[in-house]
Amino acid sequence: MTYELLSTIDDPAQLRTLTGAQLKQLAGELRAFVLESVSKTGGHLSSNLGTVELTIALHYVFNTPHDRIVWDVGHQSYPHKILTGRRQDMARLRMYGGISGFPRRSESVYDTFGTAHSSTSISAALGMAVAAKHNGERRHTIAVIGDGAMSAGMAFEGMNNAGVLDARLLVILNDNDMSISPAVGGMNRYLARLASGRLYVAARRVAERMVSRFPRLRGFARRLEIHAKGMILPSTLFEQFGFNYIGPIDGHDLDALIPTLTNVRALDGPQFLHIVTRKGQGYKLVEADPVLYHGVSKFEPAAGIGGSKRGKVTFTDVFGDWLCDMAAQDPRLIGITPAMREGSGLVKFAERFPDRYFDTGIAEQHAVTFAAGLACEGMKPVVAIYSTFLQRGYDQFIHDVQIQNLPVLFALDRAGLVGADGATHHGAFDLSYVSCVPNITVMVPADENECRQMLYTGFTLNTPAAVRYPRGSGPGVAVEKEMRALPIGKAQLRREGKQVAILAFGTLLKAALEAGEELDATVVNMRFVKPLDDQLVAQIARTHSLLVTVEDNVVRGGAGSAVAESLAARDIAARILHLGLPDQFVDHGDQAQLLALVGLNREGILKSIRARLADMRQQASIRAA
Ligand SMILES: Cc1ncc(C[n+]2csc(CCOP(=O)(O)OP(=O)(O)O)c2C)c(N)n1
Repeated sequence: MTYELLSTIDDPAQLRTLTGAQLKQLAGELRAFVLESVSKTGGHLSSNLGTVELTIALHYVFNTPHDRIVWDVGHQSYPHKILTGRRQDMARLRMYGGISGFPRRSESVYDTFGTAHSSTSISAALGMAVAAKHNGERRHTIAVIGDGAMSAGMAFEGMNNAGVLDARLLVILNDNDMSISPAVGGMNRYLARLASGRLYVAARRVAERMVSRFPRLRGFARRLEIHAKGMILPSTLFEQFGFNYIGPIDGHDLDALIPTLTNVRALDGPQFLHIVTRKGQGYKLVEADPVLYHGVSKFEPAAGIGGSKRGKVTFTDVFGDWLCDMAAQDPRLIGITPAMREGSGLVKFAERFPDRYFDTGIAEQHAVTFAAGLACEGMKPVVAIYSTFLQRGYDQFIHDVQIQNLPVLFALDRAGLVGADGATHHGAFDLSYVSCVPNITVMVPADENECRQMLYTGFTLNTPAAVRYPRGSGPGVAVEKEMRALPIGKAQLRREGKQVAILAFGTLLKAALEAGEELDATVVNMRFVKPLDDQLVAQIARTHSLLVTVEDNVVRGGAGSAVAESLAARDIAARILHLGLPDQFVDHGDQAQLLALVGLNREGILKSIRARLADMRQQASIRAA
């Protein structure tokens, strides 16, 4: 396809010179470009096909970058990236050194706020709007938030505050009736009622009836119809918050969007525009299955994503199978996901155990405390949550679960480096922030089978537990059907060697074993970060001249730190080399490439150990001299 108009737009100022007909042509080209480029690089698709017209209308009506657009989550910001000078860069989207799949302040002046975790846009935009007011700058600040993201408490915290601040804030609710999976909850039902226009239609019917009975009232009835929204919609939730509610309007109709946004631009105070869009708009295969096309790998657009081509078993699969098997054995098991049914592997569980499956919406804080409540009443909740998203529920994790020592099992998926989603999504911190809290047992499986057994072990404890596992597949160890509880706090000696001992946490055991083979080092599969196998650590420290801890968590406060603390507590002096994630945010890129970059593959581990051994030799020779 030739992109006749799109190829001339390197800056939104250029698009502001186009005619209405040209804007429509541009929308067609932009949509085709999104599809073509995402099919080549992978990335988010459904949501971006849904924001094509909105993006054009926003940059057309508003004076960006002077006016600020804050994209919530930011997974739908590809059309925005393309129209703001990054068309060519889309070829390296989410690749190492290429542009991010989310807005980033360092990438463009048009990316006003870095996002990727949801529901921050209203708060951030409000901050910007208030700052503009303080600085005496006249500008518009616009938050674009999806109906899924709107289900989070944080969005309402922002609304609650914005409604009384009289700032120039426009919140656009991009309502496509979908989160990643179908949107859930009371808010979703409410929006569906609003979007179906029932209230407006009802008023219109009153007007029609009046006209048919009393033709002379035609003028009054027309006014009634015009004011129907004004009369009835003040009762919308958003109006109650102090916003002026406008909508719902068709978010794919430029003829509706542009005049509406132009009118809204003239209004002061907090405005709320409700637009209705369709995920995957314009590409039949995506429209038919927006869940499948939410985030995609490379594919052939004409053919679509192939059928159920099964790849290697992932840790997520292992979790999903375990959850079903465990639920079949124990009627107290409850499965909880904050809006990540597919990503966390709960699709089968949801089908088989619908009464025990709970999608809380994008509401990590609520999901954790909801689990705590269930546990108080004798249920056995399993919270399936990405490592990065548990960060949202951290106070609930401590205050509601750990302090009360409630038996909630946390299945922490996407631990370690996740790859293309980048720094916002890496599970880099959980070992630090989870294991510093009293009461919890923290396990790190090195392979698929160990993952299943650890989930079982955690579930059978009557106290809080976490099993953290990475994105994707492991070393390919066959998973035993039988479930056996592992001895708590016991590591597993995998290889006996000399001088150097590598203490590996989680799936990095494989690389550690390979390095250990090369160096004839002792290698331990640590299995537990908490409680740590203090005895084994002490014994190994006494019999080796160098301990090497290996983990895909930040070194600071991580599993290796726990080893050092354990030795210090026993007053055992040891030389320790801590290998793990650095004290800086790791960018997006291929998962294996990133691991290599931070030195956590076989070669990296070998290199670091050899360098340390060389240092030690040098120091010894200095001392001897
Ligand atoms: C705090 C947090 N939890 C979960 C996610 C994962 N996530 C990314 S997009 C998405 C769905 C967003 O739905 P919506 O806001 O309606 O946008 P749409 O994709 O429908 O346009 C979810 C759950 C996230 N980004 N942040």
